[in-house]
Amino acid sequence: MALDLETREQLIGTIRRFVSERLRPLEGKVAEEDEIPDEVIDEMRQLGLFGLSIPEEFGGLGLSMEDECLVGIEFGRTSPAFRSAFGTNVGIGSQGLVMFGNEEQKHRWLPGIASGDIITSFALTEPEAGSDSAAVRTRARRDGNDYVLDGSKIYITNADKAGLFTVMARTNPDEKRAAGVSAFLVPGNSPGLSVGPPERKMGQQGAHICTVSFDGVRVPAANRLGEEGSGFKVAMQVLDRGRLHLSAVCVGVAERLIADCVAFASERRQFDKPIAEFQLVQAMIADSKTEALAARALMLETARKRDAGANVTLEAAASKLFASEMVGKVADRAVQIFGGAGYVADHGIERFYRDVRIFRIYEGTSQIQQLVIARETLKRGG
Ligand code: COS
Repeated sequence: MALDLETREQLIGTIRRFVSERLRPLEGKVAEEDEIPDEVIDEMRQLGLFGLSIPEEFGGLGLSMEDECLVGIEFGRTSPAFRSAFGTNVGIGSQGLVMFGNEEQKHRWLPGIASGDIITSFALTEPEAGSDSAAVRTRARRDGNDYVLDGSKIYITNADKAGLFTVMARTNPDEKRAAGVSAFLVPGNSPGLSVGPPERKMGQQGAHICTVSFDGVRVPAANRLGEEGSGFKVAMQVLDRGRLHLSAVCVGVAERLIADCVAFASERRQFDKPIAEFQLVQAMIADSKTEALAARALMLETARKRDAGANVTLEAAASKLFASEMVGKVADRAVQIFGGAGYVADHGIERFYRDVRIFRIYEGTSQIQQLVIARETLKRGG
């Protein structure tokens, strides 16, 4: 249910203060150390951030998609790694369970996910199943009341901290595509499950991605999410939702960068005046502002449609495509406006430039979004 306006303003105000007073001063340190301090994670727990999207009956805030997106925008105003700390609990790591879990599974796991005591991960991607998610090879073989999982997953966000994984694995080896895939809830401490070290990557230091290996991991059949063979659809619906959340973060980052550009351009003087007075600089600010406004409008409109019960596969893909491409352009212009200062590390602009690159890749590349948009448009007849 959507929050009333007053409660929404209070929530957003609290988060805005937390982001600007607590997180922004830590951006450089977190990037350098590739770790978010434990006390900050605890403060996020106290603020209820891990349970934003978890229904209230399980201890979460039960936000509507629109309200969750408004929170996502606020978290875009700082290094996106901070959002990632609770992002899997709010999105891809929990939503399979929220949308498709049975009552017993929900009661068992959701309260710990909402409080942030259990960190969740979404284990779909494999070396041979990135954009082609239906090609999952990780095997789940039925053995009595259990399934036995063998295989490996790559680039799994928050895997090194995860207490619970949603794992997509092939239950039917004769069915090579989507219909042979099932979803499982797999505890992080299951014997045979191992997590590799965090990858060294281009940006978003402080947010970890790791390889996860399954070597004869026994999972009770009661941990299967939904019917056998429904795992791909679980994953796709989780991603439809995740794509909207990410769009909101892209909008927030763009808004942060535009504000930084305005502040810098108003101070930085060349030819005896602030560079903000030059029309070619203004053109860059105008383009960034226009595109950020358009992305915000598309994302919020789609979130409201989803809250009203509409299928937003097409719109969520369009929103992710537009917002992630938009923030790439905004970050590029920010480097240009800052000039040399944008290229050196001190101002953090080059860090955002690197951080935003992944938005065009994870939870579906821009090319996959185009494919989804085209398919859905053709299906709808326009
Ligand atoms: N919601 C519900 N069902 C969906 C769906 C969605 N968004 N998308 C597909 N399905 C269903 C289809 O309707 C189809 O069902 P039926 O067999 O009953 O008709 C089934 O799932 C298979 O779909 P499809 O044939 O379209 O699968 P494809 O292999 O062609 O793949 C794409 C579709 C490419 C769109 C999909 O693999 C994808 O989104 N890939 C990117 C995944 C991704 O984002 N990876 C990032 C890693 S996760 S961080």
